Amino acid sequence: MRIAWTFFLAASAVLAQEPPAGGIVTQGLAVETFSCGDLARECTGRTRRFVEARCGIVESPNGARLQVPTEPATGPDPVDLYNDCSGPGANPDHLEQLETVLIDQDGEEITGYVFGDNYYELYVNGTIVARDPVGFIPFNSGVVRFKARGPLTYAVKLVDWGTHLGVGMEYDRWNVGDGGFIARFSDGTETGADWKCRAYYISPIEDVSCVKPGPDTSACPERPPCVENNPATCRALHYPVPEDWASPNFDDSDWHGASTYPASDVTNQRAYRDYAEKFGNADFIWSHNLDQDNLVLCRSQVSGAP
Ligand SMILES: [Ca+2]
Ligand SMILES: [Ca+2]
Repeated sequence: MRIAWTFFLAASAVLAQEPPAGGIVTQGLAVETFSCGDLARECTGRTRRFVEARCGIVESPNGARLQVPTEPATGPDPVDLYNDCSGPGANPDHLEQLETVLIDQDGEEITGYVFGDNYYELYVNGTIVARDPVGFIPFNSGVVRFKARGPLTYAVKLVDWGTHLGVGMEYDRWNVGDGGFIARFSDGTETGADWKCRAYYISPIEDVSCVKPGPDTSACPERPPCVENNPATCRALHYPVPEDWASPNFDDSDWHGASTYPASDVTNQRAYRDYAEKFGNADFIWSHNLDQDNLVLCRSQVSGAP
């Protein structure tokens, strides 16, 4: 009876529940969870606060199985700037430990500092340069070096991870976590408002009509009623990630400009705080919504040396 009642009541609300084109709505928690990729499954370092970044499968009403929060890539580890999961934390020898990821033999050698809350993959000219080894917590930061020929296409996959997979929340208190990413490179590239971004996994939401084309979730409440009433019933909105999103030739013309956030909105973690000067004038970036948008892709194309 519940289904019939819901259908009857929802008849006029169905249209309002339509997400912007191409989106898939799911409701509730993942039906299975598992260790994913080669992300850290334990910490052997100084931290006492480790939570594994697990992946999960959510099912859509028509039976599609979607992996959340992402399918992590395999790729090189960055050299640790600060990582108390695999070591003591600070790594003062980071510059001596760098190895160059070769993208273009006749390219320019570039060094970069990277911090993501919680997880990033960094691609240059379509090649993966680094994959954050710690998917959720503790928070870590890294240094990368690569050789690539301009014009350079920087592309990052960014994930705000969680523990309640499928509804985008974390911990026993069902916290709605936030994301944030910052990077600075020796070619002068810094994360900022000139980057372009787009969200691909959005949760928790209750009424998806808060999502405007883009998708733009800035009008969605940070804590929709489902969070207070029964968080396991919240909804998520998914968009398929284009295969070639990191490629120099990918058309990102319908992505929006990155939103920038002060460091105080993102993190007070040592992995960033103790190294803030390494990031120069870079800004933390994300999509329009630091809370609901949990999988965000961003890109920047720079002309590089002539
Ligand atoms: Ca991390
Ligand atoms: Ca979030």
